[in-house]
Amino acid sequence: MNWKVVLLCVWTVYITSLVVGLEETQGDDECADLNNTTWNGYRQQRVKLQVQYLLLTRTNMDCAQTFDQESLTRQPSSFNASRPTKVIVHGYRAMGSKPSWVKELARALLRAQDANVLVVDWVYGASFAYNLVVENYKEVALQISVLINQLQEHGCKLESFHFIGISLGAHVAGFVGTLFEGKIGRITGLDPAGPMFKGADTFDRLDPSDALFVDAIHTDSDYFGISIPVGHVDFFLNGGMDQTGCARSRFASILIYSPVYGYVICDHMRALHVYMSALNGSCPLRGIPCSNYEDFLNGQCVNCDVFKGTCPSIGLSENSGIAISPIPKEQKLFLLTTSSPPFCTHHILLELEVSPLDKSAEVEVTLRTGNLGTERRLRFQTSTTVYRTVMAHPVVLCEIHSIQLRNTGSRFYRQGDIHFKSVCLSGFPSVRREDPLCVNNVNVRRGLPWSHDFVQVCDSY
Ligand SMILES: *[C@@H]1O[C@H](CO)[C@@H](O)[C@H](O)[C@H]1NC(C)=O
Ligand SMILES: *[C@@H]1O[C@H](CO)[C@@H](O)[C@H](O)[C@H]1NC(C)=O
Ligand SMILES: *[C@@H]1O[C@H](CO)[C@@H](O)[C@H](O)[C@H]1NC(C)=O
Ligand SMILES: CC(=O)N[C@H]1CO[C@H](CO)[C@@H](O)[C@@H]1O
Repeated sequence: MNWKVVLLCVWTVYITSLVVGLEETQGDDECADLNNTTWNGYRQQRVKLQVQYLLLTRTNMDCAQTFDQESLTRQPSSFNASRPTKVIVHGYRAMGSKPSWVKELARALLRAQDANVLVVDWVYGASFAYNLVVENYKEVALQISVLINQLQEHGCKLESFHFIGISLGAHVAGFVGTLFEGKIGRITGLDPAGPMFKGADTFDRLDPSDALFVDAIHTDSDYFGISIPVGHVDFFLNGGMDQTGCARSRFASILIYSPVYGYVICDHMRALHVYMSALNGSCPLRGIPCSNYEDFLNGQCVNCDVFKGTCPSIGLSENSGIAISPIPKEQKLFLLTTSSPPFCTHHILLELEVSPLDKSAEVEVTLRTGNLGTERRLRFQTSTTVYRTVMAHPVVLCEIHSIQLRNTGSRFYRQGDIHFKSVCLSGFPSVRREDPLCVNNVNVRRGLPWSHDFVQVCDSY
């Protein structure tokens, strides 16, 4: 093979790739996408918000159409006014990039419900300087309300709209709700934005008066998210601040403009991923009402009696599954999750009664099922004898194989033996009354772990 042949081959491959590339681009062009912007593009065109809408339905789940009022009259559209409409509103875009999760959320919604999914693309207005973006959000809401008015003229009912707002998008949705005097069907806020909103008037932020039903998931309320309840029900995952599997770095604020941006907002984006997982319906994510996380972890809240026994769940079920009326407002709900889909875990209440101690002591508790283990370190004071704590275990109570207690205080000083009158485990919230698993008269000696194997089978019904 001489060099001319090589060149010809290279040339052919090059031309072929161009043609193939062209065809692919043409294919993509038929499907609409969110826009993105760069710092330069943004500086040149800052005056306009350039809001556009994308429509996805079960007939075009993978190929969005651009949508506006004309779409309804001009040509056959997959929009169906007799179906419910889900409106996705993204939040702040620090780098001007388009949100990557929109299609996955739309698909999860469409798998769960035959609906129109409208995506509000306001990437231009949502990018770069956060304070300017906050100035834009009401204008975006105003533009959305114009579209909603037009859709109403085509037969859509206000209560058939369900807004799903992520971060700042939750407050955009809230302001649309304000403009319709709370008559919109539902707003779901996924870690509603905190900075510049926590102290805001309810007029300016998402609150329960914005829709017939408002639910919110909180996952980063100490940083990008809001720490106060903003809905009828507010799910605080793992206390609402730090999520399992996310780095706990206080460097977050410094790194926000760096390439690890995606990593840094791990806590904040967890609300979205848990919500998508709940839409998939693989396992229930139920919240337990409690006044604060500390009380929840201390086993003070283990039932849903205020909801007549049915715990509200994350997802699409009507009013989060709440059957009582009137629906309470700003009800804080707590649940623990794992670090990856489907995020569900089982809440186990551990109750210990310790014999009076001379000095404070420390014990490590481990629950085991096969090679799955859950640990918790507990400190016992001389003044208290009954302790309750909540643990998250990957399986239900009846599948726990063993419990181990280890006397760990001796690392600091000579900690003597600890005697427990009883060690009990129970699962909650329980659908039916179950007896707790108890072991009585337990002596945990220094340097010698105590363990107990449970011999049990799960009722099958
Ligand atoms: C987004 O930006 C990238 C890189 O600047 C560009 O290649 C792409 O075409 C843009 N997409 C849209 C939808 O504007
Ligand atoms: C619109 O949706 C309704 C309710 O799901 C259905 O009965 C009807 O056939 C749909 N219309 C079209 C044109 O698909
Ligand atoms: C939901 O289910 C789909 C299809 O089974 C899967 O591709 C997707 O990863 C799931 N998403 C989550 C968040 O569990
Ligand atoms: C406002 C704006 O730039 N809109 C553009 C968004 O991207 C689509 C292609 O996906 C263009 O057609 C729009 O002009």
